[in-house]
Amino acid sequence: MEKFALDAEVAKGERALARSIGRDRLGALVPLAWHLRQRDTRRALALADEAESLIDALDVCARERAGAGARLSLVRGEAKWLFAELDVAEALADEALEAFTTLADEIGCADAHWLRAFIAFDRGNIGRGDTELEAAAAHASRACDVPRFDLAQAVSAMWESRRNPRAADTRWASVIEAQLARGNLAVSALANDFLCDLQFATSDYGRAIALLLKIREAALATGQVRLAVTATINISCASDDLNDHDAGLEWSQRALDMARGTGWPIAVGMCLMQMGHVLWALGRLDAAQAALRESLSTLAPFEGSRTYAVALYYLGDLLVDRREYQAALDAFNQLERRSAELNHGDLRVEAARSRARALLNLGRSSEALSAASSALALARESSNAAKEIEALQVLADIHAAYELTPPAGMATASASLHYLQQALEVARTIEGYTVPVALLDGLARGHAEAGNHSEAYRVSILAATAREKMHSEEATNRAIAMEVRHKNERAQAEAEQHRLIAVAEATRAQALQETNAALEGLGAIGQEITSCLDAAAVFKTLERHVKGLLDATSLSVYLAETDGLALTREFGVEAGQSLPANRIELSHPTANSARSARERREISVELAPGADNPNRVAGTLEVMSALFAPLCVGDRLLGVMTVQSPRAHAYGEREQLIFRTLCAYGAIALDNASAYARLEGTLRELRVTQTELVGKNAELEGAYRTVQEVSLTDPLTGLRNRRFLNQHIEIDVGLCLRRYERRLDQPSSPMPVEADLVFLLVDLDHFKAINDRHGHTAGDKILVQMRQRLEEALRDTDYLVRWGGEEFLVVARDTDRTDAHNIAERIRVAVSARPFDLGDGVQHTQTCSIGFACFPFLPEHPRLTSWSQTIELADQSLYLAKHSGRNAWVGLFGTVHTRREALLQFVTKDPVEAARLGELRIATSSAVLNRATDARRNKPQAKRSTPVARVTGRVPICYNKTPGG
Ligand code: GH3
Ligand code: MG
Ligand code: MG
Repeated sequence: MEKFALDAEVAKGERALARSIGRDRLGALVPLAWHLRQRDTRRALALADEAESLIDALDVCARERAGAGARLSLVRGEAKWLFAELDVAEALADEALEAFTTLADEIGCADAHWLRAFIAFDRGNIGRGDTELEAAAAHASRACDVPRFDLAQAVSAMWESRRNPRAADTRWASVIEAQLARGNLAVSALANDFLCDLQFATSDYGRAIALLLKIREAALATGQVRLAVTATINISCASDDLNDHDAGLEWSQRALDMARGTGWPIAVGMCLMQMGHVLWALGRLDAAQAALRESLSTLAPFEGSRTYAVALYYLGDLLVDRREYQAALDAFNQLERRSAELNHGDLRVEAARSRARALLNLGRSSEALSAASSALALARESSNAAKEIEALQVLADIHAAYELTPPAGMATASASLHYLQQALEVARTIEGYTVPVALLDGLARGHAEAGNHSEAYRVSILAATAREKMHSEEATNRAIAMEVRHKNERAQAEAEQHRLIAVAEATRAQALQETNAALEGLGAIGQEITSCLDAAAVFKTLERHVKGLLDATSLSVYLAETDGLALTREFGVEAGQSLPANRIELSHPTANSARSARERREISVELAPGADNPNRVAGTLEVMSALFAPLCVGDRLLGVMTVQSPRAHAYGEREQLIFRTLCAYGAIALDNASAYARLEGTLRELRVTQTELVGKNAELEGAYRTVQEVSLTDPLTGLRNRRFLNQHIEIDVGLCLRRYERRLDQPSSPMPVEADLVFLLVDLDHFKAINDRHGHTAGDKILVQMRQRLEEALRDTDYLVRWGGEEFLVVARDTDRTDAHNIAERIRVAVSARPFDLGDGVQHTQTCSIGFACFPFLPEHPRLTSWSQTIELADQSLYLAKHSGRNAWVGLFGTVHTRREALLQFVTKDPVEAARLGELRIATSSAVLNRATDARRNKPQAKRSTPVARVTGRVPICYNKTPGG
């Protein structure tokens, strides 16, 4: 934290405070309270109170709490010092110092010591003040804080220069020069104060004033208000010393105004003192005395201070002038005590000499003599020749007035002459010193009284010359004063100009900063606006942000019509109310919105109060400021946006920038929204088309399934057809083969169960005769009813196929071959057990013959026969069933003797013979066939080596294998 911040930084702190809350606010409050401690002490205290309550309310860590607390103690301590409550001030400074020491906060310690130093100075405890300043410098040095170090040293230098200007100059001149070279404004104020003291010591008031003006400016700019007040007082003093009492009065008035603004008693007291002194010089004794008395009572809490001592001196001098010698002596007595405590050499000499003069006038000669002697001794002690001369003059006056013991070693005619002679000798040692006329007059008088007329004459000539010189010096001083005044006025004018420029710059900088902050915010706003997906959301978002950023009572967004010939208000609000629809031709001669759209540029409108506004829509508020901007994306015009305010000059550069940015975002967002709306439309259409397509697809699929179904179904009976079988049977065959082949890998394992496919061919017996007798339709009716008979006998999972004409193929799946004959018998019974209905009440008993074979035909060789060959074997069986007398079933099975190579050529050609040879087993419901096979079995067996030659011809039965084909 800086010791003294520039005004601009304080303004920044004020802005930071204005926009912060919570922990951030605490972070802003503490430094601001610190930097306002002299600028506006009361506000600094209020901020300190707020900071304190925030520390209590927030969960602040102990270290932070201690640091902030100590800093606030310093703020309060300095305020107490300024308000002259020195004990409380000191207690607070001590408290802060302790806390900063615990925290090892060097800067804090330096500041606490600094405050303790100033309290000590005001108490008149110079030694203590010096020690505290040294401590402050040491802490600043450890913290590597150059400005704080320089400040402490500059103050040390200044106090030393008051005690002993020459010694101070020797010790500090180069230090101060280096400080000034570093260019820190706060430091330069104090460094120049040191230089200024030296100018006062050498009576170079012109140069002193020039320095004081600088000090005053620098002190004001860095918040060292108390220093600014003293500099102003000192300008008054220097003007006074230049005999420009009017300027002196003017500056003292200025200082007093400033001091009264602060409310600090010591500042007010100093100003009153200076004012009293100037008034006295102007001969207004009553007013002067009143001012000095008021000054002393205001300064009562600081009676140990140099200021109080000086006020006493002025008052005493004034009282001597008024011949109120006793009162004057009282003042000088006090002055003597105070100056002894202060140990200010110059004041001590003045006190002694003034007391001597008062005592002289009161007729207390011996006391007067001793006071004058001590004045002389003190002047000699501090090598102050001018004061020495003054002391000698008083001694001369005392001796002239009373008959007293002459001084030791007196060589002159009188004691008075003795002292005046000494004074003249001292005067000769001062280079460029004008011997006071009073001294020369006194000498001339002394010589004359002693009868030394020629010497008296010579000295009176010198006195006349000195008088002339004095007058010319006065004239010179007046000239200097005039020049200073002139310079001063010019400097003030310049300073005022600089101040105005600085204010303008600060305002500009602040505006720029605010604009930057606004622009940063605009980035986020842009993202928000452009993420809106529909125009209504864009309008709402724009409205919200326009409200937040601009003084806009009304906001309207016009969109260009598709043909681009007119604008329509799509959104409008005024003072929270929706504005009605409005349509403006793009060619409209006066409408600003139309012009902004046509010319694709921003328009800023400022109307004079009461001016006629041709564009004002009836029922809307009177507008003083308005902005219009086109909403463009690339060179495409989307519309126009406008904000309007009933306030004059509502839209400056910053507002235009914000509006322009909002328009740019708005245009993009509206374009996005319309693209999104189009996309949504297209998507909607697509979705409808898609639903329709899905429907059509379902229809097609249904149709396809129907076609499929139809193509796989026999139209008359609704049973499956050959195509169906061809499509499905391979899968069943594959599954069956896998089951058998799995077993082949482990020959010891048992045969799979319910793993066979039984192919059964069912043929209606003597069906031709039905047709012939009852007609084809009756035949059809039997065929149709056959479906139900078959379904009764079979499982749902079995395939029922109309194989051709009056012939059906049944495939019993996942069946065990041992069960095949049962299936056949169930079919046979299902057909023959009850009559078929031929219509017209005609009933007909119908039988059927069934031949079957199982797949795989030889389980040991599952791939030996194909499924179609198995059907051939079933066909062979059917042939045997017919041949055996019909209404019967026959099944052919392989045996362990079935020769694979002979299977189809021989076994199937004469199954009965093959059965006889043991190469085939015939299962049948037919007693006839059973007998026939038995008969064959009794015949002598053929040699197995020549089986083919023994095949008998097939029994000639007309056997329609492929009906319709
Ligand atoms: P078998 O006992 O030897 O089988 O004598 P069958 O008369 O049934 O045999 P055949 O092969 O001599 O005659 C079959 C008859 O079936 C001939 C044909 O008129 C008849 N038929 C074939 N398809 C249909 C059909 O779709 N509807 C009708 N009503 N009759 C058919
Ligand atoms: Mg038949
Ligand atoms: Mg047939």
